[in-house]
Amino acid sequence: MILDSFSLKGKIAWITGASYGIGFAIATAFHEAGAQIVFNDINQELVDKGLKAYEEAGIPARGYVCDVTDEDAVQALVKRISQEVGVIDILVNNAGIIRRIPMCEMSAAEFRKVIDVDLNAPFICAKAVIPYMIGKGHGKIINICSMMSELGRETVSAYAAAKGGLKMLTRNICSEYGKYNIQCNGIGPGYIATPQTAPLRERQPDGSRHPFDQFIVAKTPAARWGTTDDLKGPAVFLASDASDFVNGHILYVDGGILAYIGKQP
Ligand code: NAP
Ligand code: GCO
Repeated sequence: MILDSFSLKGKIAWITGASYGIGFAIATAFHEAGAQIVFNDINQELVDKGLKAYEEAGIPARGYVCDVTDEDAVQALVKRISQEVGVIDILVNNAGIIRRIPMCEMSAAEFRKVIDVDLNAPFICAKAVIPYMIGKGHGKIINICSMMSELGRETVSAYAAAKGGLKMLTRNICSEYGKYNIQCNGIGPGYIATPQTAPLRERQPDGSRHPFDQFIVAKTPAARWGTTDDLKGPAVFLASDASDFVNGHILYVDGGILAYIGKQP
C-alpha cells in the first residue's frame, strides 16, 4: 500500500531546537507517523519546557541539552542517543536564529553567530550522524532552509547567507553520501507564524496590522501566513521511504511566494 511508504514506524528521529515552533510541529507529525522522537535545546529550562509540551501532547519524547554549534557536545550527544535510544534514522536540522540588523550596522561577531547556528551547526550535526547512518544502511537528513535560501531582503544578510549556504550544503551531502542510501533534502518554509516571526506581525500602536504582515499576505498567493501545521506533511514525506529517490531537493512550503511577482500597486 502506497500509504505504508509514508510510515515512520520503528524510526528514531532527532529534531534539533524542537522545544517549540517549527521543530516541535515536525516532531509531533513524526510521532503520529510512528517515529520515536528525540530533541535538544540550548538549555535545561527550554528542554524541560519542551518535555512538558510533548507530555501534554502525549508524545514520549527524549530531550537533551546541547548547543548544536559545539561539535564535541554534538558528537557526544549522538553517541549517547545511540546508547540510550538507538541509532538515529532521521535528522532534522531545525535549530536556528535570526538577527535583523542592517548589514553595515551588524558586527562581524553578530554575523558569525548567525552563520554558526544556521549553517555551521547543520554541518556539525550531519557530520555526527552520517557515520551511524552509513552503518545502518540508510538515513534521512532534512535541513530547514528558508525563502532566504533564494531571496534577500533588508536587514537579514547573515541569515540569507547562512540559509543560502544551507541549500548548497544540502546538495553536497546528497552528492557525497547518496551512494550510502542517505537522502538529504531541505524544506524551505515561507513566512510561518512562530516566535521567530512574531516581531513582523505585531499590531501597531494604533491597532493596525504590521506593515510587513500586510506585505507578506499580499505577496503570498495563499493570502495568509503559513502555520507550523503546513509543514507537517512535507516533513513526513521527506523523512519517509516515500522519498527514497528524492535527494538534494529543497521543497518550498511557501503558499506560492517564490512563484509570484506580486500584485500591481
Ligand atoms: P524559533 O521559534 O526561534 O525556534 C528555534 C529553536 O531553535 C528554538 O527552540 C531555539 O532555542 C533553538 N536554538 C537556537 N539556537 C540553538 C542552538 N545553538 N542550539 C540548540 N538549539 C538552538 O524558530 P522557528 O520559527 O521555529 O524556526 C525554526 C527553523 O525554521 C529555523 O531554522 C528558522 O530559520 C527556520 N525558518 C523559520 C521560518 C518562519 O517563518 N518561522 C521560515 C523559514 C525558515 P532558543 O529559544 O534558546 O533560541
Ligand atoms: C524575515 C523572516 C524570514 C523568515 C523565513 C522566511 O525576517 O524575513 O524572519 O527570514 O524567518 O526565513 O522563509
